[in-house]
Amino acid sequence: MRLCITGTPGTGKTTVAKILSEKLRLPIYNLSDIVKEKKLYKSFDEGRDAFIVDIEKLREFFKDKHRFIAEGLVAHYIPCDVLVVLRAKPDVIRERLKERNYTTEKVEENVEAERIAYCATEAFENFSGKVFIHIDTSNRTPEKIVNVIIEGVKRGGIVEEIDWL
Ligand code: DAT
Repeated sequence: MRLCITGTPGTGKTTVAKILSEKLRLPIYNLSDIVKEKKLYKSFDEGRDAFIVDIEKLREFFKDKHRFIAEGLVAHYIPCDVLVVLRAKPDVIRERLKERNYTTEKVEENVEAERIAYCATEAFENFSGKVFIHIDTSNRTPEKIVNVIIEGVKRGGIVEEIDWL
C-alpha cells in the first residue's frame, strides 16, 4: 500500500504516521528529511527558510516504491492508493505551532493557510487514488485518528470525519 499523509504544519502528520507505520508495518518517509537528504529541491527560499521542492524529482524518488507511508506538506503530489488529509481548527494550529520555535509570521501564515483549506484543496484536486480520508484532528487523539484511517482503508472511497467545516 502507498499511503500519503498531507496537511498544514501542526495538523499531526508526523505523530499519526509513526503510530500507523507500526500498526501497518510500513516504512515511513518524512518528506522534509527526504527532500534534504536526496536533494529533491529546486532551490532554497531564504525569506521563508524553506526548500522549494522539485515535484518531478519527488515523484521520481517514489516511482519504484510500492509499500510506504509518506508524510509531509507535499505528500499529495506523490502517486498513492490512500491519501490522508489531516486538518485542525485554525486556533488549534496556532496553539500547536506556538509550541515550536516558529516566528509569529510563520505561525500566522500557516493558520491562514488552514483557514482557507489551501493544502486540502490542492490534495483533493490532485488525487487520483482509491481512498481519500479527510479528518479533523482538533478533538481526536492520534490513536483515534489512526483507527479512522485503518477503517477508511478497509471501507474505501471518500471518508470524512470533519466537525467544523
Ligand atoms: P505535523 O507533522 O503535521 O507538523 P506533528 O505531528 O509534529 O504535526 O504535531 C504537531 C503538534 O501537535 C505536536 O506537538 C503534537 C501535537 N499533536 C499531534 N497530533 C495531535 C492530536 N491528535 N491531538 C493533540 N495534539 C496533537
